[in-house]
Amino acid sequence: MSRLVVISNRVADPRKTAAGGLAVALAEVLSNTGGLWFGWSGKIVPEGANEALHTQQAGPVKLATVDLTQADHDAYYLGYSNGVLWPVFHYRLDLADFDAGYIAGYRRVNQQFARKLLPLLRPDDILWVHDYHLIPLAAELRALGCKQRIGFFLHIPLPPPLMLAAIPGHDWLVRALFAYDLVGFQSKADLGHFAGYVETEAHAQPVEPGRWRAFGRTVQAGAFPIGIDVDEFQALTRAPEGAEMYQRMKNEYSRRKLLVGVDRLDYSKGLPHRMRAFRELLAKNPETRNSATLIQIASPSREDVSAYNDILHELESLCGSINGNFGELDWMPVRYMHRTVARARLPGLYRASRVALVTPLRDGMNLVAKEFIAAQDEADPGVLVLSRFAGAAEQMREAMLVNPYDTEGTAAGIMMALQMPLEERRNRHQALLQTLRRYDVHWWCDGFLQALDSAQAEEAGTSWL
Ligand code: ADQ
Repeated sequence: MSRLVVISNRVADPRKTAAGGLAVALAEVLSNTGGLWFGWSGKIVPEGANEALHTQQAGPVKLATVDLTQADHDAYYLGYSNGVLWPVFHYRLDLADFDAGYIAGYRRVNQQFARKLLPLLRPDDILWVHDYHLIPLAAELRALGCKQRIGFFLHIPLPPPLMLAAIPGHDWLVRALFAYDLVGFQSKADLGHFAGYVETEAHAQPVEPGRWRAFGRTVQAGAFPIGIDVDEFQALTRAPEGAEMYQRMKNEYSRRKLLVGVDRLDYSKGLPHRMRAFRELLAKNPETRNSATLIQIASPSREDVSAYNDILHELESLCGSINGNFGELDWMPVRYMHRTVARARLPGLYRASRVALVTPLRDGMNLVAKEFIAAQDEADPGVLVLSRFAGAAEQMREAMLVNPYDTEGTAAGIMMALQMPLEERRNRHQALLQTLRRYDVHWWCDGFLQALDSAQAEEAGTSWL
């Protein structure tokens, strides 16, 4: 079996990640093949001190990390990755900061990654690159002579062709994707946007279904919706911390229905829209007052990018005004927490909740939606209110699908979820759980790697950059 090499912006020590979907799944595959995991150490070092390669053996997995300088971090991570690609790929052109210096830093860090990774590679390695931080990595590796099979998976959405075309240098970015043997997206919609872009902007020819030819090279692309480890998450629900959290929530909210939202505090997650829908629910349905409580956990994220501060203030002000307007001496409609909750406690919280609000304006997949379903009591399950703009909506058709931009419609969806009879809740949950089990994280990993293994080898002699 070929050795697997995973490359991602951040590297997780599989021994320390007690639980955590993607890291666990990748660690498992890496362990099977005795693999290598390469990425940024998370450390920022002074200029000139960033040449070191840190290696560490973590069980059967070798971890190799590199440091970044402040200038590289600012341009590559904060600038191009999170100030350009993240907003545009989430359809927020208005939030993109097209500073010309960012792309140079992005390219520089990808070049450094390629230069430092290359000597660690063996001839029959299979490389799997993750996410938008590292789109040009294969092109940089190829330019240095790397011939190994390389796959790329985009965890976030790919926007429609004309939106992608708004990024200065978009053609360079898409051309870089053609250095991979396989490009994976979360949804059929994202794959459709890729096909639309390469056929209209790059005049690529579809050679056969799922394969396109452009820039003197063919690339295979497909939809590989990421899943969760259902058994692992359910075990976490039954484990002491999960069970204790469940009991505490059940006791505390014995007279009230609990709604839950768990997100990183990110403008793509639609948190203000969600709060406005919840306010509308309370305003239009007086019976929900004093009987429904929304727990919203929003973990701090990318606080040194300015758009994230704006969303924090907007959310705080909305939560405050809802509590101020509707709260009673013995009841607050919203319990908002700006912090991360330990992963072991989440399943208990999900299980104690009647409704989950997963209403992003745009999301590659959204694993919270899947975790909520996995954690439910099959005899008395809660209802998932899910944005039709989350990648998860393509698979999770039995959720209560809503349009988060439609405040009244979303409020009506939440009301239906709160009032849904037991039999319908069970039927919907059963169907959702079945899909979750079938397309779990192992299906995703195996499916991608099998497709990469059989992706047709490419002709030599292409110029990459
Ligand atoms: P994220 O945008 O981070 O991931 P999501 O998939 O919802 O979004 O969450 C990832 C993980 O973080 C989940 O396991 C969740 O439980 C955990 N998490 C989120 N908020 C938390 C909080 N407040 N406290 C504790 N834990 C929290 C990106 C893409 C997604 C895609 C994933 C995986 O944006 O669309 O589903 O990658 O591909």
